[in-house]
Amino acid sequence: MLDTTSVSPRALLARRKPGFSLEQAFYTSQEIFDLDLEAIFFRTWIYVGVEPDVPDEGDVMVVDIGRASVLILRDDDGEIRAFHNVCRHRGARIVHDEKSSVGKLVCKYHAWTYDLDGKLLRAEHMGADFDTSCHGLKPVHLKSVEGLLFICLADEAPADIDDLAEKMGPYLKPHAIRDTKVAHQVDLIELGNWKITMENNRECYHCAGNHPELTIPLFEYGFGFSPESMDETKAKEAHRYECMVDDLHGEWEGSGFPSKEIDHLDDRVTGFRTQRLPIDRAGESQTLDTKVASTKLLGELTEAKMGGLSFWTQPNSWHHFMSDHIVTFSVIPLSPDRTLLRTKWLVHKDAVEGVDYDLKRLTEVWIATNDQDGTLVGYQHSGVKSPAYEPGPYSPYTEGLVEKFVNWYCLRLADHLG
Ligand code: 3BY
Ligand code: FES
Ligand code: FE
Repeated sequence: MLDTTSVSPRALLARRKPGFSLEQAFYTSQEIFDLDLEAIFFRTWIYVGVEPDVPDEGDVMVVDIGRASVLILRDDDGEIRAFHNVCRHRGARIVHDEKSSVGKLVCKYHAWTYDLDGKLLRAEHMGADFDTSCHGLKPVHLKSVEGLLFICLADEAPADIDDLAEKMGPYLKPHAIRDTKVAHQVDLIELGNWKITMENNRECYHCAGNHPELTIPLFEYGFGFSPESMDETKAKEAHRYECMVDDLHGEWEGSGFPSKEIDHLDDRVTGFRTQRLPIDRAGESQTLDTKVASTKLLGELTEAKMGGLSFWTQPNSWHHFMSDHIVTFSVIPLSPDRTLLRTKWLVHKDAVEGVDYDLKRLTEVWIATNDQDGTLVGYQHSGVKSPAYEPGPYSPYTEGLVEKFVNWYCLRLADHLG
């Protein structure tokens, strides 16, 4: 067994064995958890929510990442802004609820009052010489990619988010995220390290055995497979699936819906991947009967069978865009062994619950899938804590994207440590 308790993060990184899960300390140590926040969550672009989280002027959302708390709000001109949720008087947290609507931002402590553009408007008893203009809220970098909100807590944010936005724009645009509403949100606390949550998301090796609901809309040949698991019949089916994907990509792209894979998961700071894949059976949406959950299709879409456009980002998100709804996931580390998975279901902003969509039908596949994944994350974390744990091999056929996530993570950490 490798000793990981007394070894420095730098030495642990240097001896990482490619193709294997990480050593124990990466998942369990408080020191590495703190380093993950510094090196990754306070430096790279973090996906936190969508423009429809703050649909109207004065709407505010609070997102906590480690010891940082961030306000995301829509100002009086309709612009979305992000600020540190820290009063410039003596530092009190200003907004406490996850979602609220305000006229101004008023600190409860001594009533310092800020405009929605962050300017300090009022601070009583500070004297005639007090300069309010030096005490505005501290801004946080914010980037909206077609309505998906990313923040960066670093002084200087990685510039390659612009390349992500440029490449992803045409894929996302038809799904008109800005014209949706959040129909439902579930915050699930998984009992595992955030990297275990992310590793779980980056493979479907576990899907056939664990996700009876999700495997209804997904084609099994999309999960990855090894050549030796194929007999002649299966090989033919797999080939047919590949041809179908190629044909559909041609068809979709021909109609103005970019669909082909882009993979930048491990070769840049703002790593991402996307691809549109067909949906099995009725072919419309990630629901139990694979038909649309909402009859009001998104944006200008008129065709229900648009497959599912998936979008994955490093370090903390994934998203599925269908013709009728969007499911979007944000991962926030809470402690070495606790992780928040925040899932939102978006439908057309004019869709009416009970008329155009039924909430249970809309959410049941991913509520079940998340619960199953949460359980698996807990299983892995509890085994990884054991003295018997040692890094295990990733399947080259089904866990290639897990390896990419871990490589990206190791690169970011090594870069931070210099
Ligand atoms: O949702 C995802 O991105 C991955 C792939 C399929 C299962 N899994 C949760
Ligand atoms: Fe906010 Fe005093 S700490 S007004
Ligand atoms: Fe899963």
